This record gives sequence, C-alpha cells and structure tokens, in this order.
Amino acid sequence: MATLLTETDVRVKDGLTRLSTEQLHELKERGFVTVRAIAPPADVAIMDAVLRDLLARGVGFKEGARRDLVDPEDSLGANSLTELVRPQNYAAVLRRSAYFESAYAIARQVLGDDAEFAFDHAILKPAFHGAETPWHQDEAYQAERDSERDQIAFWMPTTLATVENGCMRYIPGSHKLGVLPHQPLGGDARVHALQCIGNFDADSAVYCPLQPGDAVIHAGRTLHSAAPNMTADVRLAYILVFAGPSRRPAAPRDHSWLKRPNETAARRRKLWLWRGGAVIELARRVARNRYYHPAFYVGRLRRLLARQSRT
Ligand SMILES: O=C(O)CCC(=O)C(=O)O
Repeated sequence: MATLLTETDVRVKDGLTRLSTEQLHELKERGFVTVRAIAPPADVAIMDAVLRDLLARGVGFKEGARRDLVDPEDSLGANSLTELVRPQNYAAVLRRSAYFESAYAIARQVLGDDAEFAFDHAILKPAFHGAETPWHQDEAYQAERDSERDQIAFWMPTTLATVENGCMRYIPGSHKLGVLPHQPLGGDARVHALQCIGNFDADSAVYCPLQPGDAVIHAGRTLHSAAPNMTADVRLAYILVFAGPSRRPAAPRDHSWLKRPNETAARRRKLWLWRGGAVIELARRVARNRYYHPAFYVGRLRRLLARQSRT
C-alpha cells in the first residue's frame, strides 16, 4: 500500500519549465522531443507509489476509467495493457506535482497562453507479457466533427523505459500527414485502443528509452506506439495532455472509427453515469477548473469581451 505524502512534500519546484529553441524546433519538425528530468526524483517516487496503489486496488473500474486497452472482455482481472484515465480524480496529490507544473508551463510555451490541461492517464505494461501499444495518433481519439485543437502529450515513465520493456517509439514527421484512418485494434469494436490502418513506414520508427522522470513530448498527430514488455519488471508511465484553443477544421472531421457502442469500458461508464455518477462527474469538472492558470481566465475574458463587442 503506497503512502500518500502531504502537499508540502510534493511541492518540489525545481522541475524544467521551458524548452530550448532547439527542442522547440525538434518538436515542430519531427513531432516529438525528449526532455531530461522534467520532474525531480522525490516527485517521481511519489507518483510511482500513488499510481501503483491506485492500479493495484482497481480504482475507477466501475466507472470505466480503469480499463485494459487491448482486451475485448476488459474484466478487472485483465492484465495486458492497463490504463487508468484521470488518476488525478482519485489522488489530487498528482495535480500538485512539480511534473504537472513543468508540463503546464511548457504547454503554454508551445501552444500559447490559452493552453488548457485536457486530461491525464497512467499506462502500465505488466512484466513478461505487457502487450504492444498499437500504432496510433492521439488526435484519432477526438470525436468532435466541427472543431479541432492542437494538443501535446507529456509521456513520463516513473520506471525505466527501455526498448525491451516498451518505451515509446515514433515515426518522425508523421504529424504532418493529417489524421490517418484508424480502427479499433484488430477490428474488434469492444476494444478501446485504436490502431492506425493508414500508410506509414513502421521501419522508420525512432525508439525513445528514458530514465524515470525524463519525458518525451509528442504532438496530437505524431504516430507512435510502444513494444511489448518482455522484461521481469513493470513499465509504468504517467501522461499529461494539454490542448490549445479549438478552431474549425478545413473540412468536417469524420472519425467514424469512434462509433462503437459495444466498447466494453464505455458501456461500464454509461451505466455508472446513469446510476448517479453524473453528479460526481459534474463535481469533478467544477473542482478541476479552479486549478487553471490565471492566463486561462484572462484569455476567456478577452474572448468574451471580443464577442460582445462584435454583437
Ligand atoms: O504507454 C504506452 O504504452 C502508450 C502511451 C500512448 O500511446 C499515449 O500516451 O498516447
């Protein structure tokens, strides 16, 4: 059982807060960039313990937040590629980490002052048999037809991430290809994970092994995946996603692969919402908003005033 430390313990403010010009260029041109020590070791140790504890206790299963990404049955015992969506809902200590502060500062640098925290998730590849994460672009998971947003994800392992245990791998420049066609993994609409079925050269993949507390940042359209875990230790990553303001796409988007009413975790979630979870969900949204950076509110106010003056 992990020990939850107090807020004072985790407010270690010596994380990284800006990318260099070279790193920004790399992110823009290749679609991903690695950064060293985005979070201090004490912070990483706490996040690792907190996430392992949440995952070991099966937290979030009934509400569809805990799921197996590749198992169609997706029972609580499924143990192929385990994800917990929005772990901050269950451990606010994650929100107060130096990692979060650093990532948010970098997200504002990359996406502009209007950048918003979109969501967090943790992904665990079990020892010996953790499944491959299929090739995909994160933007393929965005359902909106008439709006799109630039996004970046920070993928930070709290364990070692190696070629053997499933570190991230990327197709350089693939973020310039637009959103390619996807399908649920293996064409099974019960599975949550999407798989890119467009044309790309998997042999050009670049692997990004990392130390705990390092991170790789990727754009919403960068093709990525992670190999299976063949080692005796788990591989655990904590991921933060930030998004810029929404805009109208050049043409309405049709991510038809997201129409899958039989997705197992989504069905659990629907049931939970109907049975009163909607109230909890609303309370969580209100609580989340109070954390936004002042620049977020200034941006909102500016846009509101601009709209008023146009009418
Ligand atoms: O952790 C993994 O295996 C995959 C992570 C991923 O695909 C993502 O963060 O978008």
